[in-house]
Amino acid sequence: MERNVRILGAPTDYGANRRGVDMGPSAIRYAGLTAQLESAGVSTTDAGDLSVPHHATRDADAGAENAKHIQEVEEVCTALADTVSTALADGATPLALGGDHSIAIGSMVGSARDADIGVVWFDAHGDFNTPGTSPSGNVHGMPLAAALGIGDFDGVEWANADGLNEENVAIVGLRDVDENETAAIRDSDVTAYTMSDIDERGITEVTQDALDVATSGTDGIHISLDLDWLDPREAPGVGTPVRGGATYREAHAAMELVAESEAMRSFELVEVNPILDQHNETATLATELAASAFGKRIL
Ligand code: 4U7
Ligand code: MN
Ligand code: MN
Ligand code: MN
Repeated sequence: MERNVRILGAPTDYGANRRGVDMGPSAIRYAGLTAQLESAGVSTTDAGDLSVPHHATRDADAGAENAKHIQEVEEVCTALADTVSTALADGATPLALGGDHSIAIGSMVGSARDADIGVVWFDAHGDFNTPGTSPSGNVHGMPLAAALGIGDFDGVEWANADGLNEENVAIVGLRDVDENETAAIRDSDVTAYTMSDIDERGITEVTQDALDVATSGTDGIHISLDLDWLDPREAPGVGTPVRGGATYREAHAAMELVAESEAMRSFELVEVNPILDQHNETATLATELAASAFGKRIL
């Protein structure tokens, strides 16, 4: 059965502390996303961008200090959730382009609306803060806690992903986790693999374990790829770079295993910031990794 990928741009930076990540969808398209996906043997439809309220029309300090621009994040995520679930109902595979990582709330809510899903979260960060624990107030550091209904997010309907359970969430590549997040991740039933786990066991074994966690008893999986998962030498165009990340080959190997699992239900590429990039190389890398995740092979 041929896979049809529906590209959904979410040009927002309301969840992040610096501008520029809202240009991610343009940069990723310009880097040749459609051609890359077609080289992976999938057909594509580009649904364009969601409409995101312009900064000029919004109060610069809107939202509480501990959850900045939460109203705008809710608006964008609610629209994205509907678009993702419509794509799935039409038989397409939604590919959301961020935008900052707050959009993952919308992707997961939409993907888990009519199904039980698992999630593999490739990221340097835990994204497990809540308004009560966040040191920054930036919602892009909170999407996993939000979707799982942890802490302040308990019962917050627009943010909680119905068909997602902690037991089916795996985070891969951690190397920058806040103290409160460490405690919250340990208290949860989420499975977390640090860069040290990758050092010790290798990327294929760790990714395979993460995929097993996400696929166990679920209807399909959401893959969330924060480009800061990669080492900043490969992916300089991100808002919160952290040294010691995945290499180019490790990232492709992980995405190839995602394709082999044949379990992908929805996908997202987030945190590409073309203003901080060099010659659009981070966006280009994002398109190549997407191709691997959708099954591109050399032979
Ligand atoms: B990203 C941070 F404090 N933990 O909450 C926070 F270090 O989506 C960073 O993974 C969050 O890029 C990074 O602000 C969010 C910080
Ligand atoms: Mn992230
Ligand atoms: Mn990150
Ligand atoms: Mn970031």
